[in-house]
Amino acid sequence: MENTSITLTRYLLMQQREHPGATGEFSMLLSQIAFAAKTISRELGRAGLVDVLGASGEINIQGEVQQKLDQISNGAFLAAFANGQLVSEMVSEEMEHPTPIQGNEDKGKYVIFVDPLDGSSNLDVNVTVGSIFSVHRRPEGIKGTALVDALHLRGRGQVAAGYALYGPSTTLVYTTGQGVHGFTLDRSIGDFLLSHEHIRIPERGSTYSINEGRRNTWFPPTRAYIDYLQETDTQTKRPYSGRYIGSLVADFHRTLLKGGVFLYPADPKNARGKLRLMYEAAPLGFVAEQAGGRASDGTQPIRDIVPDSLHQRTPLIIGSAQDVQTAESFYH
Ligand code: AHM
Ligand code: MG
Repeated sequence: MENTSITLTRYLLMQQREHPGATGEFSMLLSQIAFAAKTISRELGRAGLVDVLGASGEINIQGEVQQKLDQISNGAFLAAFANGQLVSEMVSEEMEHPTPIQGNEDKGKYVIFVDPLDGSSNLDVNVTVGSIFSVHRRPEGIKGTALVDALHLRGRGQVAAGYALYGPSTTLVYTTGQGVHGFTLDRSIGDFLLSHEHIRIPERGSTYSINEGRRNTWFPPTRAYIDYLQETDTQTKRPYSGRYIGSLVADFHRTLLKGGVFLYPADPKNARGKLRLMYEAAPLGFVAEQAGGRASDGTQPIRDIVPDSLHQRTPLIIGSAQDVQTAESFYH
C-alpha cells in the first residue's frame, strides 16, 4: 500500500489493532490534536491577509509579548479538547495556571502540556513556526498546580508527545512510545497523510544549531564545544555547518531528519536556559529518544528531570545520539 493513501486516523486504527486491549483513546486524542493543528494552519495561512499579525497588547506568564496568533492558537487547542471526554486540563505557555477543559472536568484521564505557537517572534516575517504537545495521565482527584508537585511528572511519564510544524507544508510528528511517525497535511482533502513512518535520526550529523549571537555570554563548556565543532577534522566531518532558524520546532525537525545537534544552553542571564521543560524540552526529548537520538540538559537526560514548576526552564542539548554525547562530555 502506498503510504500516501494512509490517513492519520487510519494509521492510528491500524496501530490500535496491533495492540490488543488498546481502548482507542490515543487515536481520539491525537485526532483532537490534529484538529487543533489544522485550525492553526488555516489561521497562519491567511495571516498576512487578515488582521491577526502583530502583538496582542498582552504579556504572557513568561513575561513575553503575546502575539495575536499565540492567543488564537491557544484557543484552538482548548476548543479541540472541549467536550471530548479525554483531556481534563491543559497547561500552556500562554496561561499562568492549568485550565480545566470545558465539559471534561471530571472525566478526562489525561492532562496536556502545550506550547501552542512556538517561535512566534518569527511570525511577522513569514518563517516556519510550530505547536508542541506532551500528554500525561492524570491520577484521579489531582488537579491544578498540585499536579506537578504531587506526581513528579517527569518526562519519562509522558504517554504521547509530538509537534506540528507550519512551514511550506504542515507536518504532524508524534510518538506514543512506538517509534516516531510523521504526517503531512493534504489541504485539498483536509487530512494528514502518512509521509514519514518510523523516523530514525542519523547517529551523527554535520550541523549545529545555536544562537551564536549570545557567544559572549556563554559559559566556558558551551564555548569550548562550539569551538570544537568549528575545527577542521575530516574523520569527524568537522567543521560542522551552522543552521539556526530561531523556531525550536523547525530547528528540531531539521535536526531529526538530517542529524546534528541543537543547543539552547544556560548562560548568566538565563541561569536555567530559556526553553520550557514541560512543553518544549520534554516532549521533543521523548520524540528524539524514540527516533534513536538523545536529549540532555548537559548533565542528565531531559526526561529524567524532576520538575518543580509547570513553567520551569531548562538548558537543552538535543539531536543525534553521538553529537549530544560529545556535547555532554564538555559539560561534565
Ligand atoms: P517562544 O515559545 O516564545 O516562541 O520562544 C521559544 C523560542 C524557540 O522557538 C527558539 O528556539 C528560541 O525561542 C529562540 O530564542 P532566541 O531568540 O533567544 O535564540
Ligand atoms: Mg516555545
